[in-house]
Parts: sequence; C-alpha cells; structure tokens
Amino acid sequence: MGINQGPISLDQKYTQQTGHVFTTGIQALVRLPMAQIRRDRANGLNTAGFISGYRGSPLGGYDQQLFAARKHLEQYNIKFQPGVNEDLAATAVWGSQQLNLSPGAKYDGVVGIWYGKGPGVDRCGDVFRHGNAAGSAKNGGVLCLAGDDHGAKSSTVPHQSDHAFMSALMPYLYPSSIHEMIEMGLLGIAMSRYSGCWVGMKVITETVETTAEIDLTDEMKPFIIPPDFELPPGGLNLRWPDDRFEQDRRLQDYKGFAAIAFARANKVNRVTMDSPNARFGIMASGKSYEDVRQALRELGVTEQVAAKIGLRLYKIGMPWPLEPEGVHEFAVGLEEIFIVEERREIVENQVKQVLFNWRDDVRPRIVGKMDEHDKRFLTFAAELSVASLATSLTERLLKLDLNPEIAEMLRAKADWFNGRQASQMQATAPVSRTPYFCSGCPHNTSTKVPEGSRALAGIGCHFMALWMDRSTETFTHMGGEGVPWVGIAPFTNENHIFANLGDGTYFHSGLLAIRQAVASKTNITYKILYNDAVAMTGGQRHDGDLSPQQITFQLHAEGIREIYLVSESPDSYPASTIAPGVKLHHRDELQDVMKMCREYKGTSAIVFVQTCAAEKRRRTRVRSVSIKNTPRKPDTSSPRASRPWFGCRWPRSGAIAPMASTPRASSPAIAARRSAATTSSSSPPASISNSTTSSSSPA
Ligand SMILES: Cc1ncc(C[n+]2csc(CCOP(=O)(O)OP(=O)(O)O)c2C)c(N)n1
Ligand code: SF4
Repeated sequence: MGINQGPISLDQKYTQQTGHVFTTGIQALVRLPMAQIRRDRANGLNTAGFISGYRGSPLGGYDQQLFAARKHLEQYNIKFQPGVNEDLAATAVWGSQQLNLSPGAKYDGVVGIWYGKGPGVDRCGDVFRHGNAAGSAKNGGVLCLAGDDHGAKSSTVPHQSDHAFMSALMPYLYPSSIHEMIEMGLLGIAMSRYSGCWVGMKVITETVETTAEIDLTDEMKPFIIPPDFELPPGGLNLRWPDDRFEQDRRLQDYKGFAAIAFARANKVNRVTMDSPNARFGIMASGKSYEDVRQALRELGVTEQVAAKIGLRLYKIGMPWPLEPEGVHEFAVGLEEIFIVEERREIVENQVKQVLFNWRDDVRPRIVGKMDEHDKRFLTFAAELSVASLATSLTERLLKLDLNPEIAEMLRAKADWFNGRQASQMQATAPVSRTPYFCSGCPHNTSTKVPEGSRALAGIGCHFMALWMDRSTETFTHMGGEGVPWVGIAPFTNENHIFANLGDGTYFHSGLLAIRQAVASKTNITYKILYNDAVAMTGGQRHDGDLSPQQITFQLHAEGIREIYLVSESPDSYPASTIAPGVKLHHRDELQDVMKMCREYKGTSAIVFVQTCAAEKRRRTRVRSVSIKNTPRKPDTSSPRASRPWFGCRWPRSGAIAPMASTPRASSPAIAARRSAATTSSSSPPASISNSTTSSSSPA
C-alpha cells in the first residue's frame, strides 16, 4: 500500500503499470483505454482505440485531458476525434466496430469509447438503438460514458441516463469511485465484446470530479467467461450482411442475457456486508451506495451493531438489467429490502419483478421510492443526502424489533441529524449573488435588445442573460435555439423576436435550427455570438474550422439575405471574404443594427464577433509566458487590467450555475469532510460500540 517509491512524474498516472497512482476521475477515464490495449497486447491481440463524444459537465474536461495525453494515447494506437455533436460522435464509434469489414484493416479490433453529458445521451437515442442492434466487434467493444447531473448543478435540466440506456437495450454500469471507473470500464468493454452489446457507464460529478490514489493490482486480471451461457452459432458480434430481423432476434433473445451471465460470472453485483441472522437488506449502486455506507457510519452502525441488527448490504454494479440469481440469494431470510436510488427507481422495479413469482415464504417487503403501503418514501426529485438517508434508514430500522439500546442510539442520532438539517434550512446567506458574465465578456453587449423587443435564450454562457434585466425569456435544449418561435409566431400579434445562439452551439447543431426558422418563413433574428470558444465547458476551440466569414457563407447558403457582421474592426473583413450582401458594422452600432433587423420580414442574422474575455486573457497569458517566459508588466491604463484572471462568476464546466447554495452532503468525500467539521463543533450522540469500523469502503 502507499505511494510508490522513486522519482515521481506527472505522467505516472498513465505510464505506471503496478502499485498505486494518484489521479483525477477524468484522468482515470483517459487511462482506461490504455489499460485495455495493454491487456490486449498481453493476450496477443493487436488492437487500437477510438474515442469520440462531446463535452459537457461532468465530462467537460475529458477532451482537454485526452488532448494533453496525446503522446501516451498514440503509443497505444488510440485516436481521439471529438464529435461535431454527440450523435455524430456515436455514429463514428459505431464505425469503429466495423473495422473487420474493411479489407485493409490494420488491427484485430478497435475499442470504441463514447462520452457525453446526459442531454447528449438523449440526443443519441437513435444511434444507440441502431449501434447496439448492430453490435460490437469481437476484439473491439463499445463503452458509452454518460455524464449525469442528477441535481442539475450545472445543467438546464436534472437528468439521469438510465432510461435512455434501457430504451436502447444497453446494459449499463454505475461505478462509485475513481478506482471502479477503471475496473468497471474494463469490465464493460469485456462485457461488450462477449455479449455484442454496447455498454453504458454512468459517471457523476461526485466521483469524476475527485482525485484518488488507485490500486493497479487487478488492472490486468482476466475476466471470467460465463460457463453457463451458450452463445448462438455465429456469436453475437457485429457482422455484414446482417438482416434487421436477425439483428433484433439476436438482441432480444441473447445479448442482454449474455450480459447478465457475464455480470453474474464476474460478480458485478455482490454482498459487501452480511450478518449471521440477516433480516434487513439494503441495495444501492454508485453514489447511493457510498451514501449508504456513510449514513451507516454516521448512525454508529459498526460491523458489530450491523450483526446485532441483522444487516445485509448489496452493492449493485450493473443496475440494468439486474442479475436475478444474485437478488434471489440476497433476499433469503430477509424481512425487508430497502432500495436506495437517486431520482427515478430502476433497481426497485426489477427487484419487485424478480421476487414477485418467487417463493411466498421468502419474499421480503420491498421499500424504496414507495413503502410497503405504496406511499411515497424516498424522494424522486431531489438528490439524496447522507443526512436524509440516515433519517430514512432509521425510520425503516425502527420498524424492526430492535435491541432497545440500538434503537435508542439510532433515534438519538437521527434526531441530531434532523435538528442540524432544520437549523441549516433556517440559515440564509448574508449576500445572495446571482451568476453574472465575466468582466469584459462579449455577451455583456451582445445580449442587450432594443426597447420593445424580446429575446430567446439558449445553451452557453449567454444563458445568464435570463437572470438579467434584458427582456430575455425562455430557453431550449442545445441546438433548438429560436425554434419555439416557429410554434408561437402564427398565433400572436408580436411581430418579431431575437434568438441568441453561441458559436459552439451553432457548430454543434444550431445551424439546423436556423434552417427550420428559414423554412418556416418566421420573422426572427439570430444573433450568432461568435466568441471564438465553447466557453462554458472550459473554453475549448470548435471541433473544426469555423470563422465569422464562413458563418456568413453558410447563412447565405441557407437562404438568409439580411446578414450583418458586427465587430470591433469591420474593415478587417474585405467583401471577397464574406458572403454577398453582408453588411459590416462596428459593435457600437449594434442597437441600430438590431432595430433594422426587427423591421425585416423573414429570417435575418447578426454575427457578433468578440472573443470570450476569459479565453482572451488565457491566450494572452499563455502567449506572453511562451514568448518571454517572464510575467508581463500589467497594463495599468485599463480599468479592467487590475481585475483578476478568469473573473467569470460561473462554474465553467456545464450549463447552469447554481442560483443559491443549499447545504448538502451527498458526496462521500464532502460528507466526510462536513461531518468531521460539524462533529468538532456540535457532535452527534456517541455510538454504543466503540469498536473500530473501517472508514474506507470495502467495495
Ligand atoms: C446536448 C448538449 N451537449 C452538451 C451540453 C453542454 N454544454 C453546455 S454549454 C456548452 C457550450 C456552449 O458553447 P457556445 O454555444 O459557444 O456558447 P458560449 O458558452 O461560448 O457562450 C455545452 C457544450 C449541453 N448542454 N447539451
Ligand atoms: S467565460 Fe467567456 S463567454 Fe463565458 S461569461 Fe466569461 S467571458 Fe463571457
């Protein structure tokens, strides 16, 4: 155990093959395909890797880390090609599984990794369904990383990808730690190769945005091929020609069952705590599993106390499809199974289904989102906190015939949690600060509309205009910007609207929204906010060439004839470089330009050019450091010069900044820190047993 001896290098997280390495969650996901290729090479396979997807929290920085690790990835023949958007990225990953159909194939197979934020998973419904039906390659495999934001901390909508994976009949895994992200990622690829399925993996902020020292001992450990599952002749992998009905039969009759058999053989779901006379079972996966462990610790439920209560704990690595034999074994002897899941229930419904036709004499009560009387119990909407879980857990445990001393301890601890939560709820911040644009942000100017006009918002930093006094109302998902107006315009006397559209979004999918507006002949003006960055997710460059001049040509080709290019230096765009008829204006004239646009009948566009201030500062700094290698003397002539770098009041990894901070203790690490902090000032009641409980998760 412990950090390795010898010289330390930042590359160790990728290069080291034994012992322990210190890594962030995102870097672990960069390491994952390299670990897979190392395994393949050890098994005599000459494989390559292909990674594609689209940025968005909590995987906002994955692309940046992949770029940074290029030299390592290249050594393993791993190609990273960012997608123009999520579904095109998924389509390219689908292609990676078709290598063996190419007569010039240079490798035995390609490991395909897709990544995206939950809304990106939703975008991919059609591709996932087709790709999963077609299957994965025998020596390839597809793993789809879904960045889920259950609490909408940096998203326009709370989301969970579970149902999207289920809808495409893709088994999915849910790791609860950085270490498990590699362990389960490798397992997912192996499962995909064996079952022919595309395999999903849920990744959430609480794990991926942390750092940990991970143990590499099992990274090369072989997986077990299920001895009890008979593959059909020809196997389950991608092939051509492939009739669609045959594909569907393979999918419906075999692939999911093969994945279940693989999960069973490799103990993806397992009992992590048991008692001699177990009567109360708890099931959880991912973050909820860590929350349960933490809640038990906070309640003073040591291993000895757990044994006295009769606790049994089940850690679920693959929430869907749920492996049934493990559920049967787990349920034996239990009076009740308490299932802890954040947002909508997935495991709970499956456990009920698995146990419904089972032996009456061993069927326990099932409680989770609903109690035994079908009344709502755990919340559907909010994230679960350790505190709320400790209270719910106590409520259920007190229904058992408990040893009075234990019952008293649980009651006292739960009361303490409730009291603390009540006092936290009463606390109000002395200052409430609404997120705002950075100093010098182009959206400061570009999102203003003339008196009497309204604007629609979209995805990107300019979304913050919704919280300002700028007559900006309602928003869409990424790529739908302005299109709600198509459904409003025919039924209102309001003649015109502005729609804000970031350049990153324009490149991702927004151009199609403009096409819809043009096709509908609506009176709308698109303000394309060219800030030369996908600012909100970290300031990445566009995933291809996109200049303001090119945008004018694209808009012209879509049929728009009223196009303005507004910038600080209109003279730097000679007529030969922009589309015919494009009018050039200085950005000081923006308000007048907008007034002209709102009088125009049909779709018009303003390309507003001004670089993201945070990016500009970063680029200036990088340039100045690389040119002189000494810090520049600050330019004190500008009032902005004295302001700090990156003045944005925005967590630049997603879509939405939290409006107010609510006390929560959902992440195990945060919960541990918070409870350590609180215990020093106001400690919960003492535990009845002073025996030691391991503070590290055994899983
Ligand atoms: C389908 C989808 N994918 C990814 C995201 C994550 N996301 C939020 S904002 C953003 C960047 C928008 O960039 P841009 O349109 O250039 O606006 P800017 O932030 O630069 O103002 C992304 C990718 C999302 N919300 N939806
Ligand atoms: S990151 Fe850039 S685009 Fe976003 S608010 Fe800051 S300056 Fe504006």
